[in-house]
Amino acid sequence: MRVLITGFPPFPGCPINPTQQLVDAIRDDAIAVNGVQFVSELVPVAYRGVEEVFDRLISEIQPSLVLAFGVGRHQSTLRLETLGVNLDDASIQDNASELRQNKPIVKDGPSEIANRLDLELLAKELLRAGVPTELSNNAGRYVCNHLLYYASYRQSQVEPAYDFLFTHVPTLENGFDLDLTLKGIEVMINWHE
Ligand code: PCA
Repeated sequence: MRVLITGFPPFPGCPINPTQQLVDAIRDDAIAVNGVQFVSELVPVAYRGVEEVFDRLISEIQPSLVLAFGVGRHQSTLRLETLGVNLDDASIQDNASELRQNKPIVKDGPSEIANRLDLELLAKELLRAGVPTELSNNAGRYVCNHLLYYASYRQSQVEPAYDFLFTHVPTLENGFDLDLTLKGIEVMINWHE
């Protein structure tokens, strides 16, 4: 099975993005799971660009599972995001200098899209494996929520279908080691299979 892992580069106010390091580590074969081919890619912190790159990756790679990661400051656990909201609304610009306030992501799209996976069960598995984890129903209104909503929206349109999960990870300063996120990915994949 092919698994696409995505992370983001730094953005205004966040000079080091641990999800970029995550992407690099997986490219360097930091994890291996039998029968799984990992493809690890950065996606831009840009409302428009992230859609283009996501669509291209899905059609080129045709993954059966996409695990998307972004940094969430002010948190100390992995946060499995259960809900994408059809709204861009942030006080900072994206990396393409675009400021979006009160703007829908998909015109006439549903106001919210819930994740299709049983994330309560997955959270229990992660906790059992010693990976601090919470569920979250608020991924913000910046580019992470944009990717979460857009990828969830595209799920019903793209063939072959993919499963999708968005996870916010803490900053490294918050004492959350990269190895914990890597362990989390192994748990996610074994659970999904
Ligand atoms: N975190 C931001 C965007 C990129 C990232 O890693 C967010 O939470 O929206």
